[in-house]
Amino acid sequence: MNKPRILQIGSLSGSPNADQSIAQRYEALEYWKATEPAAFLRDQAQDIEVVVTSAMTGCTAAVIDALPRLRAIISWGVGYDSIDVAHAQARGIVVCNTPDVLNDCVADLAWALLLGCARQIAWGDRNIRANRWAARAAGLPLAPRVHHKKLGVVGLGRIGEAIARRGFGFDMEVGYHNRNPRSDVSYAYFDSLVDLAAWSDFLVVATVGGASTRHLVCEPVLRALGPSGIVVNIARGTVIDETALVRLLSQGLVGGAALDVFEHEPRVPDELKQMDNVVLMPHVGSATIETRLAMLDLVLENLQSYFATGTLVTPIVDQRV
Ligand code: 8YV
Repeated sequence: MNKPRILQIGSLSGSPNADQSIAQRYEALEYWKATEPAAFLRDQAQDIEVVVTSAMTGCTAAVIDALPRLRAIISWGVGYDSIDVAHAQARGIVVCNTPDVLNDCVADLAWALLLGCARQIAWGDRNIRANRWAARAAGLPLAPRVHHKKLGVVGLGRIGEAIARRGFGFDMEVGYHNRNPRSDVSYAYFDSLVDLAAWSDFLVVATVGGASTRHLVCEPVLRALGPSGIVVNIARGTVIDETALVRLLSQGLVGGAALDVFEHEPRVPDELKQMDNVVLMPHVGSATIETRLAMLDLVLENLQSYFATGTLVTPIVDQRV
């Protein structure tokens, strides 16, 4: 029997054997290998009903418009700021992501970053490796304690909630800022992000990315967080005004930053690399064996569901991650 044809925008190499698993079940056109992408779509993809992509490779309006029979976009990853969802939905194309399965791993990384930055783990590690044990006595400033402090979560969606829940294990007070307050949680709601930042010792960013949240964490928010506050970002680099963050960190007006995402990935400002009160990771929130397998499984489930019933298992219906 012929395998159903799909168009794959990019490799899903972030999950073990993902491309092979897809190729076993589908005839996958490998868009990312095309030397002339527009001609490739015109000559080989006019019958394509399903696109598979990822949070990283996305799907533009131009690609959507080049595929007259497109019905579904299936994406690996929870973030969908790289996909023109509004354009797709306006054409009646359903879009799905891989929500929930990565909540706990992304929340774990947010906490690893928070603890790592507050307790200066990377700084200590760098000094030991450089045989500068004595620097510990000479230069290591005392760290702020983490437990019993105030945790502010920007965006109390699925991932934000998993981050907030972990705060209880550290006996923390938890507050959050969202578009709307939630009636199903007991955390303190701040309708002003500046007020949340002023209240917080640790401000963790867990919102959706894209135009609606661009530079939500702007200079006034960072100034309100202040010289003893630490900002953690596991969402999208665009949510923080990175230029303002670098400037305020270098002036000592923000206490520290722990970042898994950056405004212009893979570019990371050189100034950040020089700062001991900053911890940097290369966008790996979901990158554990179990979670990456679960993300692939959900992509395969969505594909299977589309070809069996014409519907998707995890369509994007609201603005949360
Ligand atoms: C990344 C993510 O895709 O799911 C998302 O939205 O950002 C992550 O899963 C992954 O870390 C590769 O960059």
